[in-house]
Amino acid sequence: MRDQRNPMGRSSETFTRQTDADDAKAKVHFHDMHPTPADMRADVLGGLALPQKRLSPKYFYDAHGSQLFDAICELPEYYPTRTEIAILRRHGAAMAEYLGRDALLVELGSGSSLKIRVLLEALRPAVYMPVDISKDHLLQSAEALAATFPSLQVHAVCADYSVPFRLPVDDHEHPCAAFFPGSSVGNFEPPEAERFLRRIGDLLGSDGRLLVGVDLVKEHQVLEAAYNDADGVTADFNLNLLARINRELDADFDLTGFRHSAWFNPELSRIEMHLVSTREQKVSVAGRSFVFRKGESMHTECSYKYSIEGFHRLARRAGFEPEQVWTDIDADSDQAALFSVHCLVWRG
Ligand code: AVI
Repeated sequence: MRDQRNPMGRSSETFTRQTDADDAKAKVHFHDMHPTPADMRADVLGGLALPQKRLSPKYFYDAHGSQLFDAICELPEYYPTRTEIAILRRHGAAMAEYLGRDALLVELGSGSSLKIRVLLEALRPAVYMPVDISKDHLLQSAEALAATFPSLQVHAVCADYSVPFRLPVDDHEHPCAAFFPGSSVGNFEPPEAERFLRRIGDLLGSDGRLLVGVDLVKEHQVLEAAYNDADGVTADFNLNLLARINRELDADFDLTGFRHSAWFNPELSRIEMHLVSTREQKVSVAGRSFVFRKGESMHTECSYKYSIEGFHRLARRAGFEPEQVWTDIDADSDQAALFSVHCLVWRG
């Protein structure tokens, strides 16, 4: 396996960190692709100038927002996380048969690398390559994982997976596979999701496998409860976006003047999250002034929900062939499944 310096023409930096953990030497190779910081000012000002005001969900995840998201994943109403983990636990061995052992396994948006821990025993990859934009968090999680699995080669990559990037190592020894859990694919608009999947396919190369978690369309009450929890954690997560804009863009949003709102849009098969102005008001952001009518909303997130067939159509349009799907119900059950995990193979 060779290091590929300067992929995509960007400067990259590679180093190896060795730590003592549980008497074992845990080694992490770290590749910093120096992802370009998002232009939050331009994105926010552009979004607030639209007739339907919009804020990008990518700005949810500052330090406090990431903590709130972790808390959401533990909520009784938010079924996706625990349901996906149960599917990975139950079907990990079968997933390993499809993905193949001894692979170079790339995880996109690895965060705390919690879900991959469920699969590592079964998958036994030769190399685990977590990819995340948040450098410190990535390094900490990769080191913790390497300490638990000292024989695993860990190559952590600091990159923004939502824009084109290349794997920083040239590996022709191992088959390439990717893991994209959490139904984060649902946060893309479908044409964007198709372009994203195509890029992942190109990254994997011919016959590369993608294991992807996808939330399923279901009873509206169940979906809406997941985004309107009784403790108001999702509301805090949504409103934290305004606190972040106040802090980082010298804005004066009054957080008590906006309320969280989330509902299922059946025509578009998506949960929409909004922040609704509770009164007529004027807000200043980075020196610009924006007027809100009473009841006017800012659209902050879409979370698309697919049927299994609908997701397969999307995957095929992107150049993948669906090979297998696992859900939280048995094949002969007459209950509706909540969540699905798909193994797709890249056919380009
Ligand atoms: C990260 N993503 C898959 C979550 C979702 O369900 O769309 C983000 C989220 N938004 C509100 N709750 C959770």
